Amino acid sequence: MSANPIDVQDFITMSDVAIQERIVAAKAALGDRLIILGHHYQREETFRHADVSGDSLKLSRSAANSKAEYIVFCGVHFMAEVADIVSRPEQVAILPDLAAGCSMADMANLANVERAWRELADVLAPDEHITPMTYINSAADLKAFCGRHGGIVCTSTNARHVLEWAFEQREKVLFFPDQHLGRNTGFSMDIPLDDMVVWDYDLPLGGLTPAQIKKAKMILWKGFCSVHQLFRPEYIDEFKKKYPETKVISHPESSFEVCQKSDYVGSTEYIINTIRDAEPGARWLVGTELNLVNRLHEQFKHEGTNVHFMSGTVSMCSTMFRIGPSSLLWVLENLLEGNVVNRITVPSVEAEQALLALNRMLDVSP
Ligand code: CIZ
Ligand code: SF4
Repeated sequence: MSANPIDVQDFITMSDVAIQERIVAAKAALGDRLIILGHHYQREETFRHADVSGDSLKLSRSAANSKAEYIVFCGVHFMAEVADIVSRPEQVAILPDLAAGCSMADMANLANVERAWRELADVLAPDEHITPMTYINSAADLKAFCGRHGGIVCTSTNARHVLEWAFEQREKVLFFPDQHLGRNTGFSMDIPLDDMVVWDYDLPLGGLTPAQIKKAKMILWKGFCSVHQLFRPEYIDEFKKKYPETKVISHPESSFEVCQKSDYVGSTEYIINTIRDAEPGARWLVGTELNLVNRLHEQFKHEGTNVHFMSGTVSMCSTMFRIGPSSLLWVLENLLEGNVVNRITVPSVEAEQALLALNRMLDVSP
């Protein structure tokens, strides 16, 4: 490691073109020691340098299966943690900007989840009656919590299979942090809305009565993704008045009302595959992050397919946006100098327990 890592400020005055050229050169010089992962929500100027693109789990698994020593994750913090957990010990996971978090993931933390578990113990023995289930959009210590309490992780692709498994273990599920993914998945499995209660982590006993907890099948953490809350059912109605032939497809982080009005609901991979495999020339209204929607539009417009964003307001994942080309270049040029900057390391006990919950998910996923 050289004495002084290159400062990110060194790139502030550099032109966009020069930054792009230097990323290409640094990537070539690092060769197969490096793999760059690009999440679907990543902005174009960064995304174009990705060796692999995908959702968080697909990306982490392809990195672990690669020869690369350095895994540079153009995504958000929890994704780089998953990459560190599932990769080999000699591989190094790097997040180009440490401020790239996920506001939804931050709505649940170990302190408030452990407090919920203690409070639930006043009503019923949680380790006997409740399976904790966390969305992959959560910190590694929450995945570890699920690992040591007989629980599991899910992604938006496998949430249904994982939820079935969770109910085979115990009769109730505590689902965090995204209430919408929990509710939309539970409802699609015929769990009535009345059997799903919301746990408000700012209130004692989640703002619920013991009777409500005893009756509930699912206890949904009061978390949400602000990007996906932007989508409104009225917008779908207005759009369909203008273009009645529209097919509506939404991510399950969107509200219940939006998902109910959608023809298809599924993860980013599902959205991409559904549009790709449909008859060319269709018109789509898509409820997920703007960078992905714009990319789909660009990709399929030559077939006469129209892909529209489900809002008149520009809304992107602002934390994902932080991984700009200059932070990618900063990381790569430091690697060339022998400096590892922004390494993401999950402590070993936590990683082991988190892996337990991730492996349970992989075992039950189709
Ligand atoms: O797991 C992911 O990558 C996220 C955040 C969403 C999705 O549906 O793929
Ligand atoms: Fe988190 Fe929402 Fe961004 Fe996804 S789009 S990473 S859930 S803030």
